[in-house]
Amino acid sequence: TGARPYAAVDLGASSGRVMVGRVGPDSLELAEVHRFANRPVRVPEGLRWDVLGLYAGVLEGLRKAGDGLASVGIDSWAVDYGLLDADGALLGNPVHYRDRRTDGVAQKVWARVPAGELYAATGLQYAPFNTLYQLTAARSTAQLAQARRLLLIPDLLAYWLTGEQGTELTNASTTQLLDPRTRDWSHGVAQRLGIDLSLFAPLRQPGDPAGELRPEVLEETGLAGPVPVTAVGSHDTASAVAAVPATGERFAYICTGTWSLAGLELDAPVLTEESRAANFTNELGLDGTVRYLRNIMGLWLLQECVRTWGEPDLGALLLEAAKVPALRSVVDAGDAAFLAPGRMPERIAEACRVSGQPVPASPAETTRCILDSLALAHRRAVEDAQRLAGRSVDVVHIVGGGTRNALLCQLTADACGLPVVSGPTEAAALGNVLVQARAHGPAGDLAGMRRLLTLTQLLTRYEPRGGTRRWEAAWARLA
Ligand code: LFR
Repeated sequence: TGARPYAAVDLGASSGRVMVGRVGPDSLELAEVHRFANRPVRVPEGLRWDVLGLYAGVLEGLRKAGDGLASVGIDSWAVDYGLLDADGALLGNPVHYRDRRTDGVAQKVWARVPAGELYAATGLQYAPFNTLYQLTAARSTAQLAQARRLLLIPDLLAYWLTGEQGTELTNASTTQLLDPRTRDWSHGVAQRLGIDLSLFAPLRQPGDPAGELRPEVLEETGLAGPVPVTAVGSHDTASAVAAVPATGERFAYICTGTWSLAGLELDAPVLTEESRAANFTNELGLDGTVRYLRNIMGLWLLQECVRTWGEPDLGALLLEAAKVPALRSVVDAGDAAFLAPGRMPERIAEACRVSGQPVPASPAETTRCILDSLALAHRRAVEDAQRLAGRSVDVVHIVGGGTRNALLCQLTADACGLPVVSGPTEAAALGNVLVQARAHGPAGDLAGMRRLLTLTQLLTRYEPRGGTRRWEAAWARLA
């Protein structure tokens, strides 16, 4: 098309990638230029991100992306952050959201701000790793005492690239320190919990300029300047939801990968007590939207098992799993008990035993149990979201890494009793690119972006098979 390319940096829990996207009036192309592992490291003080390794991967990716970039955007997982001292230097390695430091911290927080009040003020589902709980866990550490600035992961990398600091809104909404109605900080909550909001750099919106690559970065990457950096929906889930190829309003989405994030796009948060009890979150999306969704453990359950089994061939394992009878045993894939790494096959077997179901006896059976359980959790989330938000849907869109897993897509269609449209796989990177393209050219509103996706992306449709009664019955076993 001749249009100038955009670089999208998309960091996931197990790998990072730099993609180059080109956007034309009727075209959207994406190519991966660099992929690198993201390996959390366990040190005596706990589980940490190797953020310098990630930054090195970003630089290498930008070098491979080459000259002529119209802009660079960064998205990653949510909630985690780096702390800077008064000189602007990083204080230690960012703590991984699966680190155990937040065990039991929520109870301390709720003693000061009851859980009901916290939900009414922030709209966030309880997850032990929300930034608010992490900061409470860190309260009396030497590191926090030294800190003068807190930058969420994508903002930290943007700071290293540009020298400029900001707090991007969609990711800020996962800290549990933001009010989803005003889309601004919740000063009341922060004050009552003794959290210093001046640690955060000023909020910026997706599409806002975020500086230019520093001269040293240009030199290191061999790029010719100037290269602007643009704030995108820096929470990967915000970028992925922006890239759901929906054609109307009656859709649910499931962003799949390490996590499954399943829910609806709304124009106002749902802050009812019922919604809190159902553990739904109100994260902020593009253009005033709310991502009303539930966090489900996702393919993490399978990834951890596969790691324990010594990385057998996944394709073969899924073929075997497809032959195992359906819904023999299921676990609650929304249960935070599965959050920490390690011994996953045993933990799943234990959950089956405790609920009086057959214990999976082979990797194929465990895999089937996980996929059935995920499809069931998808069903519960899609059903609950519609009921709680008073909206109904005709289709479920699956985007992200799970689109490669045809069995999971089909089981999700079966469980929901709705057609599933799967794709694109690289939704987060596409959403990242589209927000940049819109900031730098006429890529249009959210509906326009989605139209472009439906025109250009390869999508697969799965029709539901059988009734949904047996899925309800399976859920009843867990209640
Ligand atoms: C998905 C994700 C989820 C968030 C989890 C932890 O990659 O961003 O939305 O809840 O990671 O940050």
